[in-house]
Amino acid sequence: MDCLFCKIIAGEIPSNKVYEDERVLAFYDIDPKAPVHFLVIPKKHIASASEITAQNSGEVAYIFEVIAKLAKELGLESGYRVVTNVGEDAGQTVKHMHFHVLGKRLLSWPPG
Ligand code: IU
Repeated sequence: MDCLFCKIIAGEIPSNKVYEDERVLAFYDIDPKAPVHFLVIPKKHIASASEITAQNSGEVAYIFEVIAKLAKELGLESGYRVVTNVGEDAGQTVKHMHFHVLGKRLLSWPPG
């Protein structure tokens, strides 16, 4: 499959890993938008959050469990943001669902 994040999961493209288990991979974003900025992706290929169904929604629930754990480990107790861009208008560039986790700076609202 011609998917950059599937290649990162397979180890064909390097990444700076934060966490990995049999279901998810978390790695630091190569172009960070905050002092802490990592991505959490399911190992199962899901193109975007618009592809979530009753069959695969467990991956999302599990990703949020992992995010809560990693946020504590990385000292993000004063707050952080979880973002998933869906489709062109939102600026999704990689068509493998990913959750950005941003922290260690004040984050404005609404996002651009
Ligand atoms: P987006 O929501 O699809 O725009 O986010 C894709 C992110 O993946 C973006 O922030 C990139 O910097 C990041 N990224 C990465 O961390 N490592 C890579 O090898 C590639 C993209 I390609």
